[in-house]
Amino acid sequence: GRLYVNRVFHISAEKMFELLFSDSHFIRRFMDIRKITGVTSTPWQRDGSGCMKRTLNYTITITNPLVGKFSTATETQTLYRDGGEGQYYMVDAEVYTHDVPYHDYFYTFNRFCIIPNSKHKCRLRVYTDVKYKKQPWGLVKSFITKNSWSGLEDYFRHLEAELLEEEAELTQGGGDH
Ligand code: YK8
Repeated sequence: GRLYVNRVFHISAEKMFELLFSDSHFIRRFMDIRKITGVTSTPWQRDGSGCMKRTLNYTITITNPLVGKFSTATETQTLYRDGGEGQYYMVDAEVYTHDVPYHDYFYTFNRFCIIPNSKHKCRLRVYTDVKYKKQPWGLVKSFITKNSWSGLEDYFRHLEAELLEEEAELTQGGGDH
């Protein structure tokens, strides 16, 4: 896999989790810019094994000329956390893009770690991997992997840039952070 984001933000871990994993103003705006539409989400719910999970469905807009312009997607997020203040958050997300070529062969695994650095700072790490459900022919596999990496890199670079803007707004905004 690859590490796409690894940076300290002047944003508390709680706030970072809220920005990325609730129906926040920030993530709504980000999805708007990325032309991710029709977003539906289940609430965070405890599953049989005691983990908090939620499922999102949406339609993504694709800029890769090899692929159709849109695809529906399903993202299942699992939150791992010991609880209590000063704790890290770890969210694993499995993303299935249903309408791209070879969609039945692969999915994307994203791991978000939000680690408190101090009361008002956290480190965000995003690790991603392209996973295979069945083994395609070698050339096809490298084709899928290459095209997935470029799309993922673009997405997470943009997310990092928007988070930096949010950080600037939050730290300028009167110091009540
Ligand atoms: C989520 C991974 C692959 C896919 C795309 C498909 C290539 C098809 C390969 C053919 C377009 C928001 C991506 C990048 C679309 C966007 C997905 C996003 C960024 C040519 C063989 C959507 C995170 C996420 C996960 C997987 C990404 C897709 O929150 O290349």
